[in-house]
Amino acid sequence: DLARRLAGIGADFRQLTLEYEFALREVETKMHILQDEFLHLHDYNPIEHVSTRLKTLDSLVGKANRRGLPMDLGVWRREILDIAGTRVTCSFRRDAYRVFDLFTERQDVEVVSVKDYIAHPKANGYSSLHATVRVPVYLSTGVILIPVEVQFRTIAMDFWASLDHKIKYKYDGEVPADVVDELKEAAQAADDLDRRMERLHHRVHGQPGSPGPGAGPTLVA
Ligand code: 0O2
Repeated sequence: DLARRLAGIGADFRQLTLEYEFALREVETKMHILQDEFLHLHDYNPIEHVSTRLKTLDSLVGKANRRGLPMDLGVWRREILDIAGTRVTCSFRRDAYRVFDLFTERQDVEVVSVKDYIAHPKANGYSSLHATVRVPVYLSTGVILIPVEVQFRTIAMDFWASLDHKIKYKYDGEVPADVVDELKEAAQAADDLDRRMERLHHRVHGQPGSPGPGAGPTLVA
């Protein structure tokens, strides 16, 4: 039955993929403009790199099943807001917040929700600043708003998250307790490194230090 339902959504899924890909291109362009302007104005580049990804059909089906959603693209469009994802890796925590502010203040970016896992890391140690936004995509048939999840993080947070991801994949979600503990310690070490590097950078370049807890962006429910 699932195979039949999925075969039926083939053409619609190609349309969805195209629209979400356009949204990713829009977000990537906005980030690069922001980066180049920042470099021009402040002679400083706050972004290390920007990457994008679209969820595969497999992973969408998995997410829909986990959330008890029907195999219906219309429902997925409404309910699954991270089909398109952009990751912005910055040198320092402060840069992640700065780039977040500049990006979310844009007129053509509508903020849907924010999760600040930098100020409040997850129990496993995961740390990043997430913004779910909607961006306009201009098609020949009209303008549509497409949701994109944008993750802002430091190089150290990114390093940790990619190892965490590989470990979860290797153990198929059943990660041994000692590995979980070690990952938590590694997250603490990554956080310490971020703070030290930022202090050092501040000493050398006279940049203000990282924001303290609670000094992040205004949270949107
Ligand atoms: P991928 O590989 O990016 O496709 P949900 O999206 O429903 O699972 P929620 O609360 O809506 O959960 O989203 P949340 O917590 O903001 O996390 C969404 C994304 O953040 C994940 O997407 C990951 O990219 C990243 N993330 C969150 N927690 C962790 C974590 O513990 N470790 C790592 N490595 N990444 C994390 P996906 O779709 O799960 O993965």
